[in-house]
Amino acid sequence: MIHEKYFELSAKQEALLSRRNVKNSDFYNGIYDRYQYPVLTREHIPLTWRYDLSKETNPYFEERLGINAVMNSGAIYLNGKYYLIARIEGNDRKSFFGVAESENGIDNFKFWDYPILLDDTCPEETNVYDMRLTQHEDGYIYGVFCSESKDTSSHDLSAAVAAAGIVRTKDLKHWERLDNLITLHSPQQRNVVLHPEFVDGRYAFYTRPMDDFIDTGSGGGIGFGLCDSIEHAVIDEEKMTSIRKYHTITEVKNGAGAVPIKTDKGWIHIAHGVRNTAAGLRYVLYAFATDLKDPSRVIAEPSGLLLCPRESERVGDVSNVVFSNGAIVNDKKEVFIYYASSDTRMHVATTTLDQLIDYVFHTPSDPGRSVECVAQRCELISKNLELLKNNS
Ligand code: M1P
Repeated sequence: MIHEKYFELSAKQEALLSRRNVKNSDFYNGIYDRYQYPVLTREHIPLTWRYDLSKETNPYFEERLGINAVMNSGAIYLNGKYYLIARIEGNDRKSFFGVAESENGIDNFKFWDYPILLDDTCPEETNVYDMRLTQHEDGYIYGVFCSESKDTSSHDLSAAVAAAGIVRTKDLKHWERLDNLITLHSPQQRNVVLHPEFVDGRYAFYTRPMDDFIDTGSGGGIGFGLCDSIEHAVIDEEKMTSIRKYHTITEVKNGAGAVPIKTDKGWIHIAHGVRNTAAGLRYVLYAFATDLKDPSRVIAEPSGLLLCPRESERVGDVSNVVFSNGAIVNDKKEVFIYYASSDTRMHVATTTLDQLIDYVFHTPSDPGRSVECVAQRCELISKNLELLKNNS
């Protein structure tokens, strides 16, 4: 017999899942719109994933397998629908992936009946998270994610090794696990993204070389490498694309985010930058563009951050963080930037391709020093004052 509490919680969840999302009218920057409600939270996870519904075996209707957070989601637009491959973190701290589907990309995301059960090909792998979905020109959809294992060579209980796991699918239902990416000159990798097109006839990855699980160490930023085989992907040489810089939003680390978006002017990247503060690390989103023919070459670098945590987004399991690993461009050239706040829940910001191109190619770049930044601002002010004077 099904516990009566199930029907009460189910009705409450249905109200949440069918709630319309609305643009946040308090926010304006001309670049994108923010929304009032998150698109995914732990409350969106089906009750069947968390509770034993039977009154006989669960008389108090206790949550048996709780969910702690829903965050960093890969995104893809297929046959007119919007799909997020969410990172779902259980109360047991293990993350896994689940597919949530929406008709419009801003609300009513519903998880499919089951999470994704990956092939168990890596016995040492303890955790998986942050999948980037690439619709590749070879015909497959690839998922590249962080595959984390305990570092058995260290006496530190927390020591871990991060590598890039690779899966592929054609329908988001059947997933084939391939070998983890090997980067011959970087001991660890996180935030790896597969480029959607072949480059010089080879598969191309954006990497994030790291010396250690947390610290990037000597890793200078977002790398780029080519490999011949996707089934056994090995990158010999990594060159840098967007590099970390002193006293910028990427000073401590940065990493690729969404799969780059192809435009007439170049590939647009939405990545994350990290800097240190007295209150700990602060993660923000930033954007840059790379050359259409050589997607490792940065051709535009707007100054500073594109999106940062605001209001309630600032607080969560890891506060003061926004993180994106998925964006969608639909048939109408509308852009949906999916981002998680504070490693806790998922949001969307919307814009158009034209607005994003304008932002990336017409926002001035960071001159690097306060005095030059003020001069840059004064130039804008004097142009505006002149315009206002002529208008009066
Ligand atoms: O906690 C913030 C983020 O930290 C990591 O990102 P990075 O490797 O750039 O430090 C990731 O674990 C990410 O999942 C997390 O959101």
